[in-house]
Amino acid sequence: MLIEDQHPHNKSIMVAVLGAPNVGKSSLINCLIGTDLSVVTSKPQTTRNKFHCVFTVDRTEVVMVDTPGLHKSNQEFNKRLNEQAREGTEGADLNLLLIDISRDILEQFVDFKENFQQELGPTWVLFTKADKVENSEKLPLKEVFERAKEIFPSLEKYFLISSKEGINIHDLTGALCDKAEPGPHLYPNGDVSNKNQRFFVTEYIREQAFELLKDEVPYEVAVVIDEYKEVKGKTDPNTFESHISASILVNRPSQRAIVIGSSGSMIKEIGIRSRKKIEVMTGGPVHLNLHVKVSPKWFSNNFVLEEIGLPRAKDSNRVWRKK
Ligand SMILES: Nc1nc2c(ncn2[C@@H]2O[C@H](COP(=O)(O)OP(=O)(O)OP(=O)(O)O)[C@@H](O)[C@H]2O)c(=O)[nH]1
Ligand SMILES: [Mg+2]
Repeated sequence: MLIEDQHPHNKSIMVAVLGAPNVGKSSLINCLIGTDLSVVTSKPQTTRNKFHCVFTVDRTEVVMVDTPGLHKSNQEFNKRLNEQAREGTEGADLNLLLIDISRDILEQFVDFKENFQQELGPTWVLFTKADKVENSEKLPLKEVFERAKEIFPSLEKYFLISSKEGINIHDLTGALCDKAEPGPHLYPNGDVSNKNQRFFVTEYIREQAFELLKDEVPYEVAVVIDEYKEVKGKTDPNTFESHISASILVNRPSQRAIVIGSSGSMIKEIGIRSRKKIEVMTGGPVHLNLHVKVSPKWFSNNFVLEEIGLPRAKDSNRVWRKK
């Protein structure tokens, strides 16, 4: 749609969602947009790429930018995750800095300052997981917020929220819409993300691997698409089926055995669970074929990192290349 064809009362805002791993960034986005678009697991470092998730309220478009949790690390892979988070703020009109109130609150501000390493634009603080702490409304959040403003002078206001229980989500949505400026929509044709279905297929497979696998294995797993075809339905040519082959990359042969599981039970379960979610997204039947491949040290291999959407960071190490 051409900009001049857009409604003259359109408003838009781009909001970067930032914070440490596991504070509830993706959960908040899903709660705001009303679907489980972004992957959520109980383990930290679930989100690996920055991407847009869009919702509209009347004539106002809100583009939320999900980002990986910022954390300290000298590993090449983690440096690239952090860079995704920093880049997620580029072009944003507002940042939401999420702080989990069930953890040390001030420490999260101090750590964020250390890991963000650049100027922070206009920002609202969201104190998350209000449902997890008894009498959370009685916490001295105003005092904490004033102290946090000494660290980040660009903090404007704060909310106490729970994505799980929907606490203050309505107020937050209203405030975001009020903050939006008149202007054209970035996604006037109703797209809900700047990432395509292939991306979300890899995310939904990795989400199940993350939830089902233990110890270091989830962190040493990546998913790449080998083949993605949409074919006309056999019985009704007006419908279509998705035929997808994907590889789950692991670092070591022993991890391959774990991901396959005894008599293939683990890979089967990952496949069944992720297929259900992919079918909801595509709206048609999905044939999902999963393989497990050993790709030693894929997390420091530039080609694999590029393929999974993690280009070099400003502070990237010299990277290992497969000969
Ligand atoms: N009790 C409670 N749990 C929550 C809430 N929001 C998120 N969680 C849980 O916190 C965990 C992490 O949630 P995510 O949304 O994946 O967190 P994230 O900040 O996106 O994490 P990364 O992508 O790893 O940086 C999950 O187990 C969520 O179910 C909340 O409001 N209340
Ligand atoms: Mg996340």
